[in-house]
Amino acid sequence: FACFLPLTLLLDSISVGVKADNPFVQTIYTADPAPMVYNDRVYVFMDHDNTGATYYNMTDWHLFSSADMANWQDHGIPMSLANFTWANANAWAPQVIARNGQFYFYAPVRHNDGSMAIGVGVSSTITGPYHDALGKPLVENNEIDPTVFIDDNGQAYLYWGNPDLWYVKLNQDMISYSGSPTQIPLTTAGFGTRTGNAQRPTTFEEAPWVYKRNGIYYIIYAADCCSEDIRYSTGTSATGPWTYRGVIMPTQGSSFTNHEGIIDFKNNSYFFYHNGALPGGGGYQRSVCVEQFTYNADGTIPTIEMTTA
Ligand code: FUB
Repeated sequence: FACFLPLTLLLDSISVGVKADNPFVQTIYTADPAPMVYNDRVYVFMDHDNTGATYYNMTDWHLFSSADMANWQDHGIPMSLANFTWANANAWAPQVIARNGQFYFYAPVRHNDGSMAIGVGVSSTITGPYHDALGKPLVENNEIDPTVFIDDNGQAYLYWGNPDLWYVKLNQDMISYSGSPTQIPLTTAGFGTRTGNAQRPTTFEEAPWVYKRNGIYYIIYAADCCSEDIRYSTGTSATGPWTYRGVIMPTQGSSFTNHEGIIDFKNNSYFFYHNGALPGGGGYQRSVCVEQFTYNADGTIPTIEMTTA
């Protein structure tokens, strides 16, 4: 993943699934990658940044998949802003999870009332098309950046947040929840002391990504805005308590945001993120990338350098 090929070399080949290197999507600007492993393939859902945009006014999500992390198949648009009829802008960071023989697509969009809200789409196939499961938001009150996780006991959780960090316990149907949203305490022991923009008490900014590996719960997030880096904390349960572990990916490149996703696939570990490395790229024309990495023996995550050119 050391370099990227010229855009023109790939325009003719992407539809038949030829690509390697970073950014691994070079035909459009993309951001906020959300990988998932299904049937021996990696599927990566992502936002679609518009050429020339000066804000995150995206209108659809895209999907690419690979069986070997080198050749990527373009699955087009599995879900659009237009499918959420109660929303009118800002198709932002999604995540998809499988359950009940269905696939559930969580994403923040701008509600017609002007605030951000999290909707949920559903499809019987991973590639979609997804349709709005509820006809209304699942989570409201200006919330963004959902991440979804199912624990070993079958309890599903939806987390989200900027500036605060929240979770709810999802019901088995994955489109409703029990109880009220719970705020995760942003302590410096849990999320580190901010050194950049100091208007917030901890390094947590946005883009949570929660998973469990070898008995350790991980929450990875964009931190210490602006520009963002990627940091993480570990916990002893899906709801904490959380212990701050430090920086994974330092601030680099021309995008002042970053947004991560982590998977294990065919005995390797992969860290997905975005930068502004395509020609014409920057804060609103971002590109998804991936780096292979190896966990330390104690489960901690090493520093991972971005591919910036
Ligand atoms: O892509 C729009 C927003 O930028 C996301 O919701 C944040 O995580 C940041 O990447």
